[in-house]
Amino acid sequence: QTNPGASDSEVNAPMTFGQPFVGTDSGPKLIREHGLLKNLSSLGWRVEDHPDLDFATICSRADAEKSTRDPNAKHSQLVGAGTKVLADLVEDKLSTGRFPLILGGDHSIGIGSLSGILRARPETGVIWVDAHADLNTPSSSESGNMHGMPLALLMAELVPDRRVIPGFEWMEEGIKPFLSPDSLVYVGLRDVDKMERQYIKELGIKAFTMYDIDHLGIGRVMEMALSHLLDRAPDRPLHISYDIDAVDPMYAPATGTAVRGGLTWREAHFVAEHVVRSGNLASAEIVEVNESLSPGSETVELGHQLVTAMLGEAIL
Ligand code: EXY
Ligand code: MN
Ligand code: MN
Ligand code: MN
Repeated sequence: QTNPGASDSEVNAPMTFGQPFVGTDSGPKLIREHGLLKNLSSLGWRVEDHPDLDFATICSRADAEKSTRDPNAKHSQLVGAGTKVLADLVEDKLSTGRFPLILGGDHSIGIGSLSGILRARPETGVIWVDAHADLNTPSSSESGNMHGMPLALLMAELVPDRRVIPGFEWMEEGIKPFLSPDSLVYVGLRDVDKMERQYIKELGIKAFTMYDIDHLGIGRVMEMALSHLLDRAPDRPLHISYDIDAVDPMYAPATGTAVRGGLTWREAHFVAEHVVRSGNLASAEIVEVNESLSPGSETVELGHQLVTAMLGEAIL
């Protein structure tokens, strides 16, 4: 079980510049308003609630003009400025024994969360729950949206020098954050671009798609995913990055890149609950909740439930 006795440091990262829709910046507030802090305290967590990272100010200082110029990495200066601040905060929280719970915001925040996590604990294993691989480099991306790139920016095999992306020079300063391909497991893939497929094959990244989940069942898939990460390193810390679009749009329609044929409500919960049972979970994030795309849907409620499940709430 995750140790609720510890301090959970809730980091609110309302990033919207990694994708084209407005609204992902309301994610943290909406999930908090669902009673998150009360729920976490009743689970035994000592919650430190950070006000939203002020991406508006942080990013406005970035060179917005220059930023829009790069068609292959849209708003890279803005995303870079926000993720740098997020990386520093997450690294600090982990180094001082806290459990960072990061509320997005679009999935480009993963560049910041993972940079901070890997600088503090390079041995961390990552479970990426997502309909998408988020493994595009700026040159392979067809959209130029940076929420489709976080994992590529963390892999030396794909982007060895991040200074080629304006706004990301900071990733080459100090301890360079890189994720080795065998420390990553995908769960829920069903919309993967051509180049991403090639990278996954070439790098041998472990991936459980919706086909595997239908074929083997979510229980077996999660056992295999965790044993891939833990069998040779039973004590390593784990990070779960939960993109709400991994869930079927029937249950989570309020998200920018919805894809049919996703996780059921129960499968979505099982993923969170099973990772907690490992006892290795050291940080978690939830991203891409965008209420404005389907006002009044259950998406925020589900996001809130998945967060409390990742922080240890169980059925019994
Ligand atoms: N692969 C597509 C792209 O790179 O634009 C779609 C990415 C969607 C990313 C969302 C956060 O998961
Ligand atoms: Mn994603
Ligand atoms: Mn996605
Ligand atoms: Mn609720």
